[in-house]
Amino acid sequence: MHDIRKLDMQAGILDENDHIADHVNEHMSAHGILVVNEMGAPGVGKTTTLKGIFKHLPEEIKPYVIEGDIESDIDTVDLKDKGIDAYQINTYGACHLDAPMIDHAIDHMDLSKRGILFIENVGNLVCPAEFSIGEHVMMLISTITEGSDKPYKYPLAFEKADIIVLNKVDLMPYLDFDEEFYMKGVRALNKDVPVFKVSSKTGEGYKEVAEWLAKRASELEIKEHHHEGEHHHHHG
Ligand SMILES: Nc1nc2c(ncn2[C@@H]2O[C@H](COP(=O)(O)OP(=O)(O)OP(=O)(O)O)[C@@H](O)[C@H]2O)c(=O)[nH]1
Ligand SMILES: [Mg+2]
Repeated sequence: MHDIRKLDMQAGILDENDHIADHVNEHMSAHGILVVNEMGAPGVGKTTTLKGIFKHLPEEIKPYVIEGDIESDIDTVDLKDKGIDAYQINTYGACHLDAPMIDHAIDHMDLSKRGILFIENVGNLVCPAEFSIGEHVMMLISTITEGSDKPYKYPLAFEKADIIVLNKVDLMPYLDFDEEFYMKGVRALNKDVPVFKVSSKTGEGYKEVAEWLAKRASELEIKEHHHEGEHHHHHG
């Protein structure tokens, strides 16, 4: 009895989250802004990867950032210093962002230009994969320093990813990362997901990731024009 009640409540919370996530997604689509949910364990290079991508985004695509952290605004200050429009969310304990937090945050952002909203989720390879936050694209940052067995141990994140960025490949000579074993694990969960190798030390790979995202953002534009006149979203 106790277990059934607990399950019902959890299903209810997820329903409510998904409902708000749909609202966020429609609202951002109407603004011509692609929403990217960036997830990955602490220190895999989520913020570094964003900075690498920003160097290669076409001018007509404005980058917006929401930073999710348990505490601190270190990443947000870093990005703002570099001229990026960034907004900080602190969860004070929660291991992931949820849709109501994003719904609240976008009320505080000037979203007047088309672009891409990158939401750096709380550093965690488990919880963020379970909660939709209104994203069009789930971008998983994975790194060779984590070891090649991660797809086998943390399958949900790899299964849900629309794009995987394999980071820190400059460290390949110093580690025993088994790329074949890693890719076999990824493919068993996610047959077609693109995997891009990047490095902040050599700068390789970011251009290709930026191009892939820019293409998705431009497809959003086409979709919006197609449905022109159907958007009457009132936010807030
Ligand atoms: N060698 C190497 N180091 C990297 C690379 N990318 C990131 N790092 C380093 O990894 C550390 C963590 O990078 P961050 O970008 O802060 O990682 P994060 O995932 O945003 O971390 P949290 O926000 O704390 O979860 C930093 O010291 C980076 O300099 C890379 O491609 N190669
Ligand atoms: Mg970070």
